[in-house]
Amino acid sequence: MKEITFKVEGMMCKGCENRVQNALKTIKEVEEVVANHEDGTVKVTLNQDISETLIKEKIEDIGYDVK
Ligand SMILES: [Cu+2]
Repeated sequence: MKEITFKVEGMMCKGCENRVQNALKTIKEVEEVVANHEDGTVKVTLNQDISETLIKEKIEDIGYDVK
């Protein structure tokens, strides 16, 4: 298991957290996602190593900025 924390801009509420979590859960290597709009973080646990770029793109696809 590998855990990566991303800094994400644009999440304003619980709904945004859910959108990000649901989008990332469609990636099969993603075991768990915890998004927090208050501190602007998204913690991703991977069950297999994949490119961070893939995760960033997925977050950006739904309209949030990854720093
Ligand atoms: Cu929101």
